[in-house]
Amino acid sequence: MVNWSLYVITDARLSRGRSHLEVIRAAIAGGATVVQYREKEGTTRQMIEEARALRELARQAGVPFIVNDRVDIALAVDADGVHVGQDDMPAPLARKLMGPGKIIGVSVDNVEQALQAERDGADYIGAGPIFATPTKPDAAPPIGLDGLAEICRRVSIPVVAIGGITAENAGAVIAAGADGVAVVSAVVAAEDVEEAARRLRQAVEKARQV
Ligand code: TZP
Ligand code: MG
Repeated sequence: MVNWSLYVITDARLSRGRSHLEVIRAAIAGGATVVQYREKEGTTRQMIEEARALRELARQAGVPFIVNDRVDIALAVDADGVHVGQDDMPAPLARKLMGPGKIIGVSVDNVEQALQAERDGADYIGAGPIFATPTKPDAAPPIGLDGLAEICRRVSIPVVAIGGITAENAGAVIAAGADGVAVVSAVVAAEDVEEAARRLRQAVEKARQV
């Protein structure tokens, strides 16, 4: 069983010049429970090298390692799973290529997509954006806490909420029914990555207690 509480996603443009490895090491130290390598620029060779290093780090920490979009890279570095969007490889094909033991995640922004992802055999969905975020300019309009709650009510696979999530609003996101929060900027762009991850994790755990 994966602990979806705090899912941290890389972004080279937001990391203040720090390497993916540095950022993810600190994020795990602060309490990240899942990490995702998300890279849209650079060569495949570079991506393989970065993903391989993160794979090792995550493995040593006992944290699942997911690759965004690139099934080939996920397979090449023996990642724990792959995360696909609505315009990426369809989940059933990702499953076929990755095999039954790997984690398949699908991004959704409405109930229909969420139900389809579930039927397609996704292990979890990433629902959002919950709030407006500059991190993904081409994202759909925010679905809000109500949109999230509806998705959470309708599917039985884990739901990880994404988009504009911070330590301040993470509690409300968990209260809406999410199994965890996925963040880019709130951790990757923070001056103190470890502390930022710790605050988010604490906010998630606190919201679960009520
Ligand atoms: N998918 C939907 S919103 C988003 C992605 C990848 C970006 C989330 O970034 P941030 O900085 O946590 O708002
Ligand atoms: Mg994608």
